[in-house]
Amino acid sequence: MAPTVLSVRDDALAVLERLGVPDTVFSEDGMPARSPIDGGVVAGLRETTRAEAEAAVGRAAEAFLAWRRVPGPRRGELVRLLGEELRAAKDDLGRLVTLEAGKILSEGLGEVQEMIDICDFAVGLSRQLHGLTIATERPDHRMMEVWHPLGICGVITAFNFPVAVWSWNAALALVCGDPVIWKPSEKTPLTALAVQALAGRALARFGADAPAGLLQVLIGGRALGERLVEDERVALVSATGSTAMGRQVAPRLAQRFARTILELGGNNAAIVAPSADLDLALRAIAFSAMGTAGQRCTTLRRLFVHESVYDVLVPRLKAAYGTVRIGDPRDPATLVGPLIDTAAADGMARALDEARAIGGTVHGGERLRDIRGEAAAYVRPALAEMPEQAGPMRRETFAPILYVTRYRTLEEAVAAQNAVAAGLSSSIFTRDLGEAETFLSAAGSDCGIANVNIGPSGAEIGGAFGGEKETGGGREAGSDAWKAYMRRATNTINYGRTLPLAQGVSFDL
Ligand code: UN1
Repeated sequence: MAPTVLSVRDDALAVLERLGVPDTVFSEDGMPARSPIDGGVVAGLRETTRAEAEAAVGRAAEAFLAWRRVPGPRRGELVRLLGEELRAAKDDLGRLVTLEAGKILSEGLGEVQEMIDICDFAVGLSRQLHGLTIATERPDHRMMEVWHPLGICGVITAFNFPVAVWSWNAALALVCGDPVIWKPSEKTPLTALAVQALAGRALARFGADAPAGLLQVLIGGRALGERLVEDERVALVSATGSTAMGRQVAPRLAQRFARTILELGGNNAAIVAPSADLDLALRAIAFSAMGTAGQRCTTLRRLFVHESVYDVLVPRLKAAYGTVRIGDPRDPATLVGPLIDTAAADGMARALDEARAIGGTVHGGERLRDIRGEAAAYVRPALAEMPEQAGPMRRETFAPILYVTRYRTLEEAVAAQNAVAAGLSSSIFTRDLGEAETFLSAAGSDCGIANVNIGPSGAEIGGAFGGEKETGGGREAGSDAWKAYMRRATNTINYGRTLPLAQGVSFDL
């Protein structure tokens, strides 16, 4: 494979132009947008001012009044057009994800595919925003529930899935009748601006019944996210990020009784049982633990291996960690790109020092400065054999570290997997039906996602995505996650001539 010749900056600027991002977003001395590929600045961006953010909420409030009256299937048409724009721009947007977030091209494209998938899902959903008809105890009455649009939806996203997480929220919010204001991570504003340009094309094709202010983006730092959290007019805040961030925003949203969808930290585990297909497990573990350079919420971070297979599996894993191809994520041969920034590499080094200090044996984990110099954070993924689950193994470090321990009984392994604060994703590798079902049962994994013979990462959009405990409890994407974007009204209609009261209460005047 020939080395990639285009400079990162030129590559990114060319893609932005092809995607139709207008020059007006740039400002030489504005907020720097960087690429983790070389750590360099791609462009300065104009930040959204306080007054502009205020005006954006005002426009969204206006938009809501109009959009909520557009029929659901017609709202679905806008999302269908958005899906078409995403299909047409998949290669460029996928490349921009690679350039700005550092994930390999195949994963950049996969992220855009995830956006397309949720658009398709939402289009179908736009004709299925069903409520129930419920048996009533009163004669000549009918009881039913209807789902109505909720209001402005604020979406705060993280750098690691810079566009897909917006689309999970936006596609559903739009069909549910809600305007969306997006505050992307300050580490990935370019992909957000590109998506905004594509959404603009879909809106233009859709026509006049899409109000201005339906889809907006705020570019800048944390204060803009806080603005959405504090604003009474923002009915729902969907926030993806660290548990520390969730702890800050959740009480403030609760204070004003706003709806929340929180997707916070994960510390995902897998159990490798004696009967596991080890070839399959090896591939699944490698992808889940090293893919996206360990920077998915669903990344595999803890591995519990049965003592009977430990000495077969772990040496093979060590070999995979030693040889995995690390480098420029635009090179199709690369499997592990850079970390988002040098602070992430420092955090990884600290966690590994802690692991060693409590008796862990660390394979790999070193910083690879020769790939692109000091400003870029390439690392070799680390496999840390731990005497027990302790220290850094108990928390999420957003980097490719896989902590491994041995176990004897399934009960012990499940207890260990559940003994951390986060509860996002989990899996078991086994050919034993009893073990698989036990893991999936009420007494098994306590996570929002529990898998058998696949890793904990890489979920499809059709299922509800999210987790329990410190992961925040939110659910996004498939299943009935749409209900969070709507309000439910229960209607009781009396078509008779008398007034029977519920519970047999009499109140005769
Ligand atoms: C995230 O890491 O924020 O299940 C989302 C997965 C992806 C989404 C991850 N579909 O790994």
